[in-house]
Amino acid sequence: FGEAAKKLQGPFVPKFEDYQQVYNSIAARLEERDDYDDGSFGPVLLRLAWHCSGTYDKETGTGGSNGATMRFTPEGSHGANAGLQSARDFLDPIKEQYPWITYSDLWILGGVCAIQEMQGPKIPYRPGRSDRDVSFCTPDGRLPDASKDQKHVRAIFGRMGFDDKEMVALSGAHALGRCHEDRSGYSGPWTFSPTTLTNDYYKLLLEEKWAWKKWTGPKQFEDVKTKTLMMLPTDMALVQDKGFRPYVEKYANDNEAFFKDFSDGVVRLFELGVPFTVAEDARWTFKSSFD
Ligand code: ZEM
Repeated sequence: FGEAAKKLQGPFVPKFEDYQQVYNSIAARLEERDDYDDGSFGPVLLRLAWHCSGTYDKETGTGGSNGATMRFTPEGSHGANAGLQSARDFLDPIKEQYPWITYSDLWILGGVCAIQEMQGPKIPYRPGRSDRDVSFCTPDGRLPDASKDQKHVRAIFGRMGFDDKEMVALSGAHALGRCHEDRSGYSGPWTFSPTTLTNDYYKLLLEEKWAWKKWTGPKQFEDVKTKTLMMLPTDMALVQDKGFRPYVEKYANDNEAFFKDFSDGVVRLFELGVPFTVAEDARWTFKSSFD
């Protein structure tokens, strides 16, 4: 009888409400698991979603958020992905609870949820990513190297198809989280509120005095006043470069403009390389836990 009923119903096709439930479960787990870093897994969840997406190469169509190939050793152990196991582990119980969602849709939904729950803008979402095997792992070296300059930033993000404005807007994610010596070698947070998305990253870039940190670790900047904040060489390139700087100034002065461009940029980033069957105008916007 059960089988017959199942046949009549056809295969389970998840709808908006089902994904909203997954969103709610991630949000609840973010609230529960405050035993991490500055009290939130949010930043590292966003970093996982970004590192899935940021491998995209527009020439070959390879990489991007379709596939969740970071599950496999070659990509999971790329230097740039150090520490992201903690984000994948955080999401595993959610995957067990909702076995119908693909890892690749789940990891991106984790990024969407993290941004919204950290009081960022709404990030419209559509499902359609499928999990792919180890042969789809991207080669090492596709993600940006923080020790480099603006030429490198433009080359890496240009390969994904982004322009100057989008590069600066996406970099505002560094309002969140911190660097870990045992992961990237760098150390410290960018802002004083690393679990709330604000335009403080741009304000601090412009308003603080920055100097090379005196230490034996990789070259990074620290704020002269408190010596508790940091900037990577690639962060500092945004104020040093004539093409980037006007956008830094714009976002420092206008949080609304930052939120709008950040959301647009992240939506594009998270969809790189995905063969959607759902139209762009059918994207969903999830309710946040505090809406
Ligand atoms: Zn990051 N990022 N990133 N980034 N990133 C780190 C941490 C975080 C660069 C980079 O090398 C680093 C974007 C762009 C760029 C986040 C989101 C986004 C860390 C520290 C480094 C070294 C890792 C560690 O030690 O744990 C470079 C060079 C970038 C471009 C030039 C974009 C775009 C992002 C999202 C849209 C986030 C949220 C973190 C904080 C992670 C955490 O665990 O706290």
